[in-house]
Amino acid sequence: MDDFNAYAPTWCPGCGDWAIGVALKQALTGLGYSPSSVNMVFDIGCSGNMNDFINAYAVHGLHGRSIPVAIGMKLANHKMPVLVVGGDGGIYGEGGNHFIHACRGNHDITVIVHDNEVYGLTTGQAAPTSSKGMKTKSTPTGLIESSLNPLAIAITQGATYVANTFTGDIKGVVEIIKQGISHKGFSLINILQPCISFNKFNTYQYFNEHSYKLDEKHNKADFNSALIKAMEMSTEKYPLGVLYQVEKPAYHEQLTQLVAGALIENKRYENFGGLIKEFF
Ligand SMILES: Cc1ncc(C[n+]2csc(CCOP(=O)(O)OP(=O)(O)O)c2C)c(N)n1
Ligand SMILES: [Mg+2]
Repeated sequence: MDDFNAYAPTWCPGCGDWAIGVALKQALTGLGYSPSSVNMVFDIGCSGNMNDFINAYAVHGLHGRSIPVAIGMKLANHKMPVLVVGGDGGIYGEGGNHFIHACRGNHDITVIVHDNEVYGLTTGQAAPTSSKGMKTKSTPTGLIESSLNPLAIAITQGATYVANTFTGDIKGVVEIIKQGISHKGFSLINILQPCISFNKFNTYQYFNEHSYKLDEKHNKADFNSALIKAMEMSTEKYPLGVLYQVEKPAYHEQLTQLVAGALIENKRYENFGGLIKEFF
């Protein structure tokens, strides 16, 4: 198999995951990548189940732990692009700490988040991006906490590419993913994605009515302008497009150990299999 197609997805008909799966394959193909020229780490959830639906060098992380696995992959072979695919629960909840610290390091990975505003696979509990007051299985009288703003966190903590997009616009998602992969440094791509089975609040209609596209007047290189746009997400007005993009050295570029080449090319690690055997 030399294309990205693998097993047929088992997602619910109408789920936004389908659009993200198609868009990701189109973006990778459009950039000229093959399944053996890109590394991916999938989180746990309906989003993470994409692991089985895409043919690529891919592994499942534990729930919330896909970002540190991806950082390790990048440091082992910084010559290959590394992508993370996960849900709002895994990336912003269980993995929230990893998310923040990956931004700080400007690690050169692309994090694609299916933001359906619930824990989808476990049938609809409240997630970090769920709206305050939302009634779910885990919050029957309404969510007490206010929703987390991943765009503002990423911008303020050091991410250098921060975009928000929506599965109602597949072409837009393809373009944003292509740009995110091509960007050097930490890229967050938050994708608004209806969960038609377990989130009856954030529907296609809801996202259409509450989102708008950033126009060319938006200066994505300006930190303050980007942050003002990002904060709109906390008022349930979703700007779509690239909010922030700046060029800064990525983490791996500042490691003197990697100047001579990728770690996997280092002769010292040729007998890595033997080393592993010593410990097992
Ligand atoms: C540490 C940990 N906590 C909880 C779970 C149970 N669990 C598996 S999938 C899931 C929900 C995933 O939600 P999200 O990350 O938003 O992905 P989605 O299914 O919505 O795409 C949960 C809570 C787990 N596997 N591991
Ligand atoms: Mg989710």
